[in-house]
Amino acid sequence: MAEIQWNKERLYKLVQSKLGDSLFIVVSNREPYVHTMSGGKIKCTRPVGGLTEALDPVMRASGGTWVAQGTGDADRKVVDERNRIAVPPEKPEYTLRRVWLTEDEVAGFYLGFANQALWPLCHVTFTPPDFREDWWHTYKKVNKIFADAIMDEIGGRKAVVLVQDYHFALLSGYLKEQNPDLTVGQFWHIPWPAYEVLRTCPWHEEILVGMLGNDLMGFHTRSFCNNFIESVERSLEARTDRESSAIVRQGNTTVVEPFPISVDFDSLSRQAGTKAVENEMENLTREFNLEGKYLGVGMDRMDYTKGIPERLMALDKFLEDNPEYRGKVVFIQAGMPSRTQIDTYQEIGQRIDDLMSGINEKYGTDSWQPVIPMMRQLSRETLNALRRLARFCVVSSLHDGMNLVAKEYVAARVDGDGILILSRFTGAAVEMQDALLINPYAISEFAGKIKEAIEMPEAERRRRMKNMREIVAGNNIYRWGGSMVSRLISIAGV
Ligand code: GDG
Repeated sequence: MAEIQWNKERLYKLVQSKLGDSLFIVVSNREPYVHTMSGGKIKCTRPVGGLTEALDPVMRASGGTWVAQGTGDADRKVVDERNRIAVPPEKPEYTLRRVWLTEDEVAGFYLGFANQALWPLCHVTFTPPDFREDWWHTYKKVNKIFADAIMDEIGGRKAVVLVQDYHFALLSGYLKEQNPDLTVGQFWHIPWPAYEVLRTCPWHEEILVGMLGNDLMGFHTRSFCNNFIESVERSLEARTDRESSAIVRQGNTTVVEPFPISVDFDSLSRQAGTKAVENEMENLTREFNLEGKYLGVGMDRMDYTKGIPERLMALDKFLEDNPEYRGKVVFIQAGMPSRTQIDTYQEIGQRIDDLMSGINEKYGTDSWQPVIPMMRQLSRETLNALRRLARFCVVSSLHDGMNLVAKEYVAARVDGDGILILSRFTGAAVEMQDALLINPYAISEFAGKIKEAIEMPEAERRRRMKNMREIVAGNNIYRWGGSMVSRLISIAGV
């Protein structure tokens, strides 16, 4: 259990009391507020997600600036001449600075190098990375565009910068070249591969040098930190100290530490316990004829790293081996298609569709379909109702930095019941040892765990869920934000 209980207020107070006169800057590819045209009017929406939720109190307390790509069709209409807008619109507390990218830049930087080279490189899923040289050049160019926008925003002041994710491997290096006195940290949301894998990238040394521009480099787990330190040891002239988890190169120190991300446990638990969710549970039970059935759910962003075909193969094997459960188990696969402009994503979508219809054709009857696809944008109520109805939730990633779906399931189980089937290859598995842990590639064993989840006695289910809920409640999203920001502020010495 965590020693200090972190929440929104505590995080807010920490930043207010410790930041001093330094400007706080967050950088991410995705923006925290999007302006779009809707029925001739400008509408402002806040994309749902843990990241904005965690960094919002930091931004509000610091009154700083969030630098991100402007993507909404009305984004340009609302900014000032320096591409800035005060947010939240109803009660402005910090600045959003938008960076504009051309279609070609998005194609090379985001769809290209970030998502077709770095994403497969960092996830061991045997999907080969595509190291196209023109994408790499555009990736560097866009990292420079962001660096210039940030330097313009800082304008000679003292500043603490927190960079998000694999879109910006070179950014911190560019910032430090322009001003070595800045304090810069970065959080890498996906795994860091072993050196043997990393070295297949023709530009891995340049990437490592860029990341060593950071004073603090954060990953989800100690094992990703160790991979990173080893990559540096084997690629660059640098002194590393495993004991203090630090790398010194050309006189500059980078501290490399794990900060496991999480969810807003209290808020999710509250939402999952509302009347609206209970009504939705009744609706879904009626609509899909779930009364008296064992429901399993999967709810992921459609990505080849999430092991969705493997879970369907395990379900198929389970129904084949256990005919007594035919007609009694229903599996709902929910989640949004993503990155659909990329071929590999279209292919995985097709493969998942084929597997689902195959299972339904093989076992389905007039009154029962084993798999129900719900691959579209679902409301918060529907997602929570599915979590609460499910006897078991399957997270079968082939490799995953953390995996928030697993933690969301646990946070939503206010009733204290339910079983999480969780891949050992997720960062979440480090903390959630009371899940039924699986190797998603081992289909028979995986099928056996589905049976175990269905047959597990209630007392055992509750014991495991109670332990997992305590862990996620303590290690919540504010602990992630709070630990990282306080570490960064202490490095800055403000
Ligand atoms: C990266 C890393 C790391 C999914 N379908 C729908 C929907 N979702 C929401 C989930 C969850 C989020 O999307 C997905 O988060 P994950 O953590 O599972 O995965 P990635 O998107 O791959 O994120 C990952 C994360 O960064 C944070 O550091 O954990 O390892 O890969 O919140 O609930 N949300 C809605 N409709 C859907 O259909 N509204």
